[in-house]
Amino acid sequence: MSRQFLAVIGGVVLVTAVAGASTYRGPNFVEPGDAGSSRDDAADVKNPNGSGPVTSIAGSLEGGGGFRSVDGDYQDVYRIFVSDPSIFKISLTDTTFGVPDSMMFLFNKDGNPIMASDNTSPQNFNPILDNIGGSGGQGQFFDQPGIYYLAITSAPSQAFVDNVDGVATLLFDLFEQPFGSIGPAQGAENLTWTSEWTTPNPANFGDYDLFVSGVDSLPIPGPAGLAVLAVAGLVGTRRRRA
Ligand SMILES: [Ca+2]
Ligand SMILES: [Ca+2]
Ligand SMILES: [Ca+2]
Repeated sequence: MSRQFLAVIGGVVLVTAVAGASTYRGPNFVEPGDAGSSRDDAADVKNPNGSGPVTSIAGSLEGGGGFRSVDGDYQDVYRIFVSDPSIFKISLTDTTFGVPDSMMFLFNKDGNPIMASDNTSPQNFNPILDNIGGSGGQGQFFDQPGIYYLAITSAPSQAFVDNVDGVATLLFDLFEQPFGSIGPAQGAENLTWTSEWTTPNPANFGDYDLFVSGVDSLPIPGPAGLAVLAVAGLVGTRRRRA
């Protein structure tokens, strides 16, 4: 056996060990600065390797107003890639400084409402998005893999749209259905959300740690990511090389 061959074997063992270690810890996405409140300034979600599953998202709703955002930090919107809708589920793990009462919302890439939640149960004010358990192995609320927008908010800050008459329409009926995961309000299925939120309770701020299933790293950068690349001149470079 040559030295070169042994070196190759050593390299393979090392790579395998590193891959095993990262699987053990679990890929984790941490909110970069402050995720925005709209589809346009959502944070792109990837694991630290840049590809593969995303199993947790950690961040915080800091409340207040001030340095980061004059309107405060009461909503965080993430752009995610749902790779397997049949196992899509997002729940909060309890943290010491957790948001006392939060809500979660999911929109497709066009902003149409897909699912939302206020509370897991009358005893648990953490929201839960659970698409598992539809008939025939399908998702309960959606079946198409692809890009979605996930929002976590300070309750009772809810997604709405202003219709042509200037009347606000809530996209989900969380007042009538405050527990578990729910689909869009009747007649709201085709409305398009961009950035509108109802008023939060300023007392609902803190950290959150989302346990995530059915989500992979984004395959392509979103509008926010593209803007950063454009500033760095990387988009043009890539196009020239392609
Ligand atoms: Ca935030
Ligand atoms: Ca925010
Ligand atoms: Ca809640």
